[in-house]
Amino acid sequence: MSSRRNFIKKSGLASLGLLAAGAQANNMKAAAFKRKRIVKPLAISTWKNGMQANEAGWQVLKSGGRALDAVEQGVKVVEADPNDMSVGYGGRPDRDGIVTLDACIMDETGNAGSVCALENIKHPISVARRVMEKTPHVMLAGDGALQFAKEEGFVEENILTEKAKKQWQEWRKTSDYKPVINIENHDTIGMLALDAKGDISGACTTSGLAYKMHGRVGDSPIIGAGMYCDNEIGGAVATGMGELVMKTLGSFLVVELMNQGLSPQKAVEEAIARIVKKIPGYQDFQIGYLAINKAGEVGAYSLHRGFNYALYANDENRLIDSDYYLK
Ligand code: SD4
Repeated sequence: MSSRRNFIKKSGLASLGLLAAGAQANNMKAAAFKRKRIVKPLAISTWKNGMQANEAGWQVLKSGGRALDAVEQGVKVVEADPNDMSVGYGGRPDRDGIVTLDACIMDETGNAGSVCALENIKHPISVARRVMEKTPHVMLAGDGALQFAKEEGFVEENILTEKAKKQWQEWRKTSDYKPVINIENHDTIGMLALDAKGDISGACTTSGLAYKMHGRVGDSPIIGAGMYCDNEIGGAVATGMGELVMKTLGSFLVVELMNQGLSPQKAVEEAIARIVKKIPGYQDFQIGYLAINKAGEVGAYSLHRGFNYALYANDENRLIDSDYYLK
């Protein structure tokens, strides 16, 4: 046999060996999952407003409903709440006084839909779901997203509340353009659910940074940045300064780290470590990640103190403070 053929044969055998090792690792992972007591159904959402999102999602989950419906119904409650000034109706506008919304959703089959820079629609998450279910695309932006929403029967309405308008008018007196996200400046809702069947879905919806440049799109509507799910592994969502999450494709990173065998907690810690390592000036921003896996284990971690999340599991909804990096 020529040495070349020998080499091919040997490397073929070597890669077969690697494949077998990979398959064995996967089998071990599956067996480990089976040994664990799987906590399901389960819902987890970012920030304090996640409590009300979880309540709505739980209504779907407790009757055996689909995780996808749970996350859509859950985040819709926050989109409709004028007191949440980072999401949907009542969200803070951009620096020109226009409210622009970003949202994405992903189901247990890996299907995904999203909208960005959408104006005048109260429930961007439901438009994102229609993009996923009714178009061959993943993402629609701006005017095109609005046109599609109207074709789908969504009603255009003013979503800039008097309170948000007044605050913006105050801000305009100085127009200090500092896209710094502080602890109070947050409430974007990211939500993950594991249903009774064991399926995982996720949703994320926001009005983005207050007084952002018109046309600025953050991480929240970007599949893999603001949210990502893989039904064989788990799901992740992000909140905080979107630019840092986009530069590290945070949610995909968390899910992929779980795929490599990390627990949800270790995976979110590693994703924050990646930001610390790669992004100068990270100290000026807050980032928070949540993750779940198929066994119903959860992870939560942020850069700064102050990130909290709502976890609905074992028939109880709890608001929990996340652990954080900058101690
Ligand atoms: C964004 N990640 O547009 C969003 C903002 C956010 O809590 O999460 N705020 O960058």
